[in-house]
Amino acid sequence: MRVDLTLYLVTDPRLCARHGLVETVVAAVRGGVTLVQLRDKQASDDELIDQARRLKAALAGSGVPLIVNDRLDVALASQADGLHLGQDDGDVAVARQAMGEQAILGLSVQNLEQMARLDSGPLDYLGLGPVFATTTKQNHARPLGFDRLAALVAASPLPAVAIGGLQAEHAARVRATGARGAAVVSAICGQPDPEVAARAFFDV
Ligand code: TZP
Ligand code: MG
Repeated sequence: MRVDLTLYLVTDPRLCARHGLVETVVAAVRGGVTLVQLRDKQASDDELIDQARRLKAALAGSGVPLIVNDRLDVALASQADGLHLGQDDGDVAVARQAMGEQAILGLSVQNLEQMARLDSGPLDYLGLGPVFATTTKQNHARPLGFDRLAALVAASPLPAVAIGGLQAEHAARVRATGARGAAVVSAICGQPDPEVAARAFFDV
């Protein structure tokens, strides 16, 4: 499945509460977000499925796919367009089998060792990071900086999106590494105007 990684919005329940989850996502899509990931480590199963269904309905007709973080079961129950897994979140081949050929399947990669061990066959894209330290993700790996991000992108057999501490002003540097785009949480969620915040990534 071809996927547009230009500006990948990853949600956060605390930051999105400022305007509401659906409102934040819809505004961000108006601002040019090309992909949305529902990420909520605290929600109950029922809450998460409900959020995914509401987002899926809100995105209908926009052409912007909905990806669910971590949870194959929730992605299936909500008929999400895809699933994003971390290194310890389950087998990508099992996820591909369950989600079907049309689904978008992504994996987080933090270093060259993980890249070397990668089973890229079932996957559509890689998320590489964190580029910078961030308070949005707890216990994140050592920040890469742009040089090690570029080395990871060069070693990637798949289209890659960078994540971690990225702001609109970084968009050009991210592209210069060969990454297809930036994945962001706090640069859009929780901003006074998520639409304007998203659009800023295209203004630089
Ligand atoms: N994975 C690596 S860093 C990160 C995730 C989910 C959080 C990125 O958040 P922010 O606010 O864009 O730095
Ligand atoms: Mg995960």
